[in-house]
Amino acid sequence: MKLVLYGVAVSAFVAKVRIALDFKGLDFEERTPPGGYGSADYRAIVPAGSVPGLTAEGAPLHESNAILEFLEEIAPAPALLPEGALARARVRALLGFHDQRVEAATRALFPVVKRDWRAEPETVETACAAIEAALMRLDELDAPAQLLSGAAPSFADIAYPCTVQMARMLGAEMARPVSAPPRVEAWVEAASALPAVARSLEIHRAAMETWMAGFRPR
Ligand SMILES: N[C@@H](CCC(=O)N[C@@H](CS)C(=O)NCC(=O)O)C(=O)O
Repeated sequence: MKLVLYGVAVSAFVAKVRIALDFKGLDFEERTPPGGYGSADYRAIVPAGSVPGLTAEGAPLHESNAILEFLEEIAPAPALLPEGALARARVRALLGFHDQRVEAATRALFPVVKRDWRAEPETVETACAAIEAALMRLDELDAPAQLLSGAAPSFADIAYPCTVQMARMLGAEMARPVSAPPRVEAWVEAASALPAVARSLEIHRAAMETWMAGFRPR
């Protein structure tokens, strides 16, 4: 099946799909959306206009989590969903927490880093503290437990490393280091050692660095 991933390298949503494709050893091509996401040219391929988009034999899909489920169905091994309805529901819940809480809190730093953030220390502090609160909640949700106890990686494990890297890079850029609870740190480190995760972390790190450099005073 010919798979094409449409994405931009700074997106943690795109990263989780790329990681799943790599982890499952699927052959795919990665392209940036022609004209940028939302453009008419891109919407002619992926009508939702958002990234990640995936075409399978030309048929478009959007929404990262729907794409992950599709990949799990077309390539069940190696699995990224565990056995058992409860365990699978838990992984899906952690994906939701990633998208709606941790990534959303991290994304709130993007407009700040583009502005003169030095003039807005309270905005920086509030935004970074919100990320730390979400990461603390992730620890309370016991997100690190499975992988750290030796279970096979799941979608939940591969979704977080790029987002945490993004939070750390944005925080460091604004001289406000973002910290995570020790178990979350250990979890992210363990997931980051997976070759599929490591490859996307590097793509994402380089893209973030270039993007942030564009807003530094000369
Ligand atoms: N819920 C979506 C969120 C993806 C998302 O927010 N993508 C951003 C870029 S990181 C985007 O495409 N924004 C433009 C748009 O939605 O039109 C998913 O999981 O795929």
